[in-house]
Amino acid sequence: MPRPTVTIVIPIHNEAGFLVGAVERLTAELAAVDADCDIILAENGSTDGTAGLAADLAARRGDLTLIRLPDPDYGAAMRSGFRAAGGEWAVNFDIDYFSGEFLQQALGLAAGADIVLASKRATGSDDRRSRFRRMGTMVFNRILRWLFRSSVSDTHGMKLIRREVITSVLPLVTSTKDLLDTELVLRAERDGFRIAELPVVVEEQRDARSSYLKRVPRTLRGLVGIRFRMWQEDRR
Ligand SMILES: Nc1nc2c(ncn2[C@@H]2O[C@H](COP(=O)(O)OP(=O)(O)O)[C@@H](O)[C@H]2O)c(=O)[nH]1
Ligand SMILES: [Mg+2]
Repeated sequence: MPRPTVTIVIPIHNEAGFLVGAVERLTAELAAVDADCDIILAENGSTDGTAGLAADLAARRGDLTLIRLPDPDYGAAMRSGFRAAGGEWAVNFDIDYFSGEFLQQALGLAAGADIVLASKRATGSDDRRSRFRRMGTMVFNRILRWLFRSSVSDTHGMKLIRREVITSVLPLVTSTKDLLDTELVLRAERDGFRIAELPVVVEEQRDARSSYLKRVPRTLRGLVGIRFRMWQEDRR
């Protein structure tokens, strides 16, 4: 059997102190995965040396590409990375949260799934983040279940996505920032793509940098917006 091809998409922003070591650790983990992998670093808006370091990596390595956009936006970076991904599968990782083991296990489910989510909330998961963050993930998921009748347990984090899902669903996704991947999963679920989940151990490799509280109003507004757009589409 030919090995599957997988493009790893990693949004990066102000990661100068962390990037090179993390890419080395990722490369070592990928060596143990039974797939042909390439890496896309999607950078935008960094004000430290991240872009220069990422450009050096891309110049040295044939399997690593850098995409640069002007303004800081996690979702916009992810979107451009997914669009550029050439593999049969794309997987989204953070530079401080990735797992070759997850990728290997997810590929093992690939015959019966179009998306495999690393769920921080599935039975068997071990979420070692702060209680506050765990609560945030739980409340967010409750809202998705209520507002979208979604049956997935976690939309945000590592996920393996079949290229056909990206081609078919991503053009309709209008969310940016940290809601892009959630909207992609909700739309894929609505459109009948098969979604599987794998439990994971979540241990952040450094302290969280973004303010959770600041995200809340933006996230709620964003979810209501997605709900209305999807309702309108369903009524057509
Ligand atoms: N391209 C891009 N990447 C971002 C942005 N904000 C965060 N990231 C990346 O997204 C990933 C998760 O960021 P992190 O700060 O660890 O988020 P947290 O764990 O949710 O607090 C890392 O790879 C970051 O470099 C952004 O504005 N643009
Ligand atoms: Mg993080």
